[in-house]
Amino acid sequence: MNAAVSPSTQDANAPTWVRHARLKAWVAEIAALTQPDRIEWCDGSQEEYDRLCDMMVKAGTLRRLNPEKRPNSFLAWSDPSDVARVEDRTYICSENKDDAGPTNNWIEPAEMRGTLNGLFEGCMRGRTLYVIPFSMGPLGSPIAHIGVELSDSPYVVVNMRLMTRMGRKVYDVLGEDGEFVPCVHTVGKPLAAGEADVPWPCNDTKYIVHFPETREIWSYGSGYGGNALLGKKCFALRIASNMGRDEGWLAEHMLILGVTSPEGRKMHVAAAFPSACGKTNFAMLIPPASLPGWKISTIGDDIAWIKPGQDGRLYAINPEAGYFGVAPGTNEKTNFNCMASLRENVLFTNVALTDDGDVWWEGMGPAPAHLVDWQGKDWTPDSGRKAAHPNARFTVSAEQNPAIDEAWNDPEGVAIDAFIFGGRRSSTVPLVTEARDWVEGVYMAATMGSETTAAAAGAQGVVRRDPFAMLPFCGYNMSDYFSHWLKLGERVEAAGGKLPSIFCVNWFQTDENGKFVWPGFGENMRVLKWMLERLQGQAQGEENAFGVTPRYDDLTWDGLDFDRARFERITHVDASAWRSELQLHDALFEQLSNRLPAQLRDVKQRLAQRLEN
Ligand code: SAT
Ligand code: MN
Repeated sequence: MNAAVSPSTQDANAPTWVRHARLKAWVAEIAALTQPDRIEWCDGSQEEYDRLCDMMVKAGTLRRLNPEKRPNSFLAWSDPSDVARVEDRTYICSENKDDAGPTNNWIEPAEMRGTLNGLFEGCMRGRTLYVIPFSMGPLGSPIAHIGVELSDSPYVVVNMRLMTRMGRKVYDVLGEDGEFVPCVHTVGKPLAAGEADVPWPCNDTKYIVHFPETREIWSYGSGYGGNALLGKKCFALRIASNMGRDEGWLAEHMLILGVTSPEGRKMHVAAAFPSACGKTNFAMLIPPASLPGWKISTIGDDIAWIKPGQDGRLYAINPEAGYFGVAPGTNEKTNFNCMASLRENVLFTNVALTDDGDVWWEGMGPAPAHLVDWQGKDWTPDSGRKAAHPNARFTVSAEQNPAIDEAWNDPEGVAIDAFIFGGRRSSTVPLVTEARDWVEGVYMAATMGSETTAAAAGAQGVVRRDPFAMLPFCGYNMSDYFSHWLKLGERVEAAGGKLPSIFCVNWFQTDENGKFVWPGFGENMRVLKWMLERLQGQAQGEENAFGVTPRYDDLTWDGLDFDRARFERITHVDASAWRSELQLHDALFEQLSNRLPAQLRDVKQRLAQRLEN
């Protein structure tokens, strides 16, 4: 079960273009454990993708959508028990429990290896083991890293081809002895001789396991999303955050976008939001017509890898090559670019099927009179159920985004000018605040939170802290993660480099009727414009206890009817609300007290004093 393998094992019938002996021996070792019927070395070709999709159509895993409506696209319906990431089954198995920290599930590595050995023994019987080589980031980029996923799911293979740079060219970068992160995945449903398969095999027992010291990922029992596409949250966030801590860089749950002014000045922004805060919409924002000449382009929609460059700036790449986005709620008004990305070559999972062989989900537009829902049942608008699962997804190549940034594939990455942290708060947190310095910015990000929506379990209006939007994705102790951010800042400043500015935003303040005060969506461009002008020393703002906030006249209001009173309402800092807020920060710091950096407590102290003055 160790990443290190004996060189005497055979080569698992690898093709001649795989020259990496350690990799071949590892595949042979996992095959000996999991006992698949056959091994298929994926080359990432279109032929392979088409063949696997055809095979899954025959098996009932995929439906081919109407080629006239949605060319070259497919729909999968998962098992109803396998519809999302399973955070309570996700483990960080570091040698020392404190290195995983209080926000991660932990089991002693030796014990977990024993459990996994039992579960994985013979788990691929009757199935094919696919060897999936992938690069997170442009091939050969100094910021990129390589992984190899072994999976018994052809659905995983085709998704990984859209979500990563996958295939034969990865072996050219790996050569004979390159580094890779080993990722082992099984749906956990071996087939007895002659046993018929089901359309979506999976297992009620699930384990999503990370060994940070040996940089390994083991995933058992689920075929869905981040549980199974191991390049995404498992590698690009949980394992990569460990690599970043050790090597002096950042693996973040952030979108990356370019903002270009009418004069052609460009800045790059990386932004972190918890789920249900419109992250995909922000990544693909279309500026209002009343701000002519401004342009937004997408570099990434979910994850950023950020490394200090020679010139003392921070350079970011999107390690992914595709979008695995939530479909419900997406439409041509809320996100035109996203809908335009989905016209062809898409894999949909758990959306509804229309009678003419296309897809539909809640929030896409008027409901058709009849559908087949995500569980394969007849559906009509009065059937009282959702037609698409709320976590239904599309998988699509980033190349199909009409607003893709010309540098999205640049191996050097883009220089980040600003970080944005946002949550969903009905009160208290202003529309936008610029941190006075790096440490205060880290404090803002560490204490960010989101209110539970009516849809989520629990009472409405309860604030859940989600530091840096990384709570489920930080692969080590969250307090150490704060320290890592602080140290990185110190190091860049000591070397005379230029740190990005840090902003905190909240689009979601509501009025006494519970309606959003700020129009959001494309109008968020006005806030981005202020940020860009701040970076260039052109825009003004007003200092409050928390940081620097624009006054009404600091924003551009052409084409938007938004009065001073409403602006005041969503930007003023209410001292009594902030006193209670700081008490909630105390609760978070209490939970993380073990290794919490003293600087964050100091910032809190200063904020409290400022409020009293
Ligand atoms: O399923 S994913 O982890 O890819 C997406 C998500 O749940 O955030
Ligand atoms: Mn995400």
